[in-house]
Amino acid sequence: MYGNILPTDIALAAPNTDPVKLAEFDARIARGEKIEPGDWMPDEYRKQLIRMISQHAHSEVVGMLPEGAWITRAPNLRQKLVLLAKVQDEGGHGQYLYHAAETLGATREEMVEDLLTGKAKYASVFNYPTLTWADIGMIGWLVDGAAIKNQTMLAHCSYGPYSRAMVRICAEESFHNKQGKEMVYRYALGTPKQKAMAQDALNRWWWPTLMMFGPHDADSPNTPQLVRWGIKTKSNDELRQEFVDETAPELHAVGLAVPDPELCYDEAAGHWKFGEINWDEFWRVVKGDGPCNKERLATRRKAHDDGRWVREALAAYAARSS
Ligand code: FAQ
Repeated sequence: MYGNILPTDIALAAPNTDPVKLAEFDARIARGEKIEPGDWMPDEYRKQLIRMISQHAHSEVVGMLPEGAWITRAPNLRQKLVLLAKVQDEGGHGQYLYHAAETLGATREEMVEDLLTGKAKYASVFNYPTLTWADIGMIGWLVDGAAIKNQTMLAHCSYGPYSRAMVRICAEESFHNKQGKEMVYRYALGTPKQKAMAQDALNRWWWPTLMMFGPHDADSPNTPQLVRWGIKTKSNDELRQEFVDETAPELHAVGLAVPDPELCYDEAAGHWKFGEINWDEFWRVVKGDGPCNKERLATRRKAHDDGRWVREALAAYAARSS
């Protein structure tokens, strides 16, 4: 997994298990210091970050596809421009994140290979189809909203390059989220046909969005270690609950019904209670058997093949110039 662009002072040949260094590292985390690329870090910290950041990068890049499918069918020029800018932003987020993972020693080629061969994971939500134009607004509201919840937390994470990438990404995702809300408000408060489109989009995107936060804490093997090292500062369930608490009343306010008969406000707890997620469906999608998994990977593979000549030309140019 580690490539050939390691900062020179990172020695990966021997396992990083020195107890003194480990204690110093833990103390730095406890003091809230940022860990930077050339700093000593345990192998497992590096491995967890490469896993998470590369999955995150893949999610941004695959996340371009469901919405990208609507660029040519946008209802007017303004909407087309807004959508084009948004999809382009997601591609940029993928670039920042691949760079952040490269600072840990992962190579771009290995990460992309892992995505294209189906070895690497990416966010399950992007394996669902965008069936109507209202899906574009609903993705901005729900999917970007959930991503911001998670990424605002990650902006405080202990690894410097990841946390700094998150600050910029969150600013851009907030814009996407507002654009999505604006669209859904218009449809929800528009003609009966528009309202029905918004409701249908909500019915299809609500549960996949809740799944984005990952399995319940009790079934999340990575959380304890990520929390210990200040990579995650909130758990999957905590973030999911915060999202439901904020989003359910906003959806109700525009007259949309959340597709969950168990959803209700619990006065005593001060939270919205919600029904159980279909975890069988979640794991099926994560393991590659969702509605669009095959299509998404086939599209990425084709893009990769089509871009081969550009990579080869750049490599030849670099070789000639050096
Ligand atoms: N989908 O132990 P945990 C976006 C996997 S960006 C697929 O709880 P962890 C922008 C997990 O990897 C959205 N797989 O894992 C946008 C692990 O497998 P592994 C992406 C999932 O890391 C918006 C296993 O299950 N955001 O939306 C999912 O502690 C609009 C056990 O799970 C990020 O990637 C899932 N939903 O917590 C673009 C943020 N959930 O690797 C276009 C960074 C879990 O051990 C349009 N990542 N798994 O084999 C994270 O915050 C965390 O990695 C979690 C998972 C919260 C995703």
